[in-house]
Amino acid sequence: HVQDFNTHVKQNKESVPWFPMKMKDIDQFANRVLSYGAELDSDHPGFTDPIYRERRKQFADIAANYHIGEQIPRVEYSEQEVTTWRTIYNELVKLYPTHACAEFNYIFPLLQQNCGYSPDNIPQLQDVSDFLKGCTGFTLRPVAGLLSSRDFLAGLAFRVFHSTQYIRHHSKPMYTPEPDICHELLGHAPLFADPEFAQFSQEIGLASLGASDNMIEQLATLYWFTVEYGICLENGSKKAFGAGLLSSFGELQYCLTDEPSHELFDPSVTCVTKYPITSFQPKYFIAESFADAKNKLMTWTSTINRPFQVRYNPYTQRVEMLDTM
Ligand code: HBI
Ligand code: FE
Repeated sequence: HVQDFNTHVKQNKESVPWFPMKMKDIDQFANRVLSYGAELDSDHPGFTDPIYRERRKQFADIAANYHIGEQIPRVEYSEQEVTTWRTIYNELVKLYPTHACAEFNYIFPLLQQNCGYSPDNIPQLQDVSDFLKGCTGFTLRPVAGLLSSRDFLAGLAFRVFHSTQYIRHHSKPMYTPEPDICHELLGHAPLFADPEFAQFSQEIGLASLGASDNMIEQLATLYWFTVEYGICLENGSKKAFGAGLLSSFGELQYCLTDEPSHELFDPSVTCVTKYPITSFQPKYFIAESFADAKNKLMTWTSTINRPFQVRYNPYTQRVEMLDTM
């Protein structure tokens, strides 16, 4: 039977961490960012640039004032911002045909045709969100910076992807210490249009709801080695599907060489593997397909010890609890 979360907690007297039960609940945490533009770290390329800091504040304000369901405000990007985008875009599109997975290469031209992807234009989040919604139900929500793993993964349970809207500092177009719109729209957005990939992502999100801190860390690690740095096999050759690879000219080439090690994706091993966050990955995990990765993930998550199961009801946009105590 399905019951209300609060009732559940009272009945079981357990300390299950709060989690969103309905789409609107996401507005309660989407602004709990760990870091954002107005408070750039001293090693950030934009730290000493007052114009960049002011610009970041404009994006932070858009995210802060946004509510789920509203249109995402359109942004007019400056010529300098478009130049940064163009530099990255032109380098990456040269590599996609040989280095990106088939699903990505199928979707990318659709984004060019429908969402304004081009060297001379930074696409609008609302246009990309509308496109994804029509493909898999995924939508984008603007966010000012990094969310905690718990909050970020909870969004995925609702097929909501938190996306930054600002672009990295123009002084270092091939480097960013944090997600930016190039990473989101070139790396992440395309595959959320793929049904299997969308479901894989949502399953990580659903497994995270009400999970322990330790489990959140394991799920964030699985997310890292798949959604961010995943590689898959196509007719025996390795292709990239992780967003951190598809948005990095350097690592996209490196990841398919023999320099790093490659291991088959196995959730129980992958989820406890350590990884560096500021250098190229020394190790990648290979998925046989999105469907296979999803099946392995679901087999693994079914062993998670939670006093309830959750499922997402897309008609009501609510998470339903199935008590298994
Ligand atoms: N927050 N805004 C934002 N974007 C991300 O891509 C992101 C995040 N928080 C955590 C995170 N990614 C992952 O590294 C995992 O911890 C889930
Ligand atoms: Fe990312």
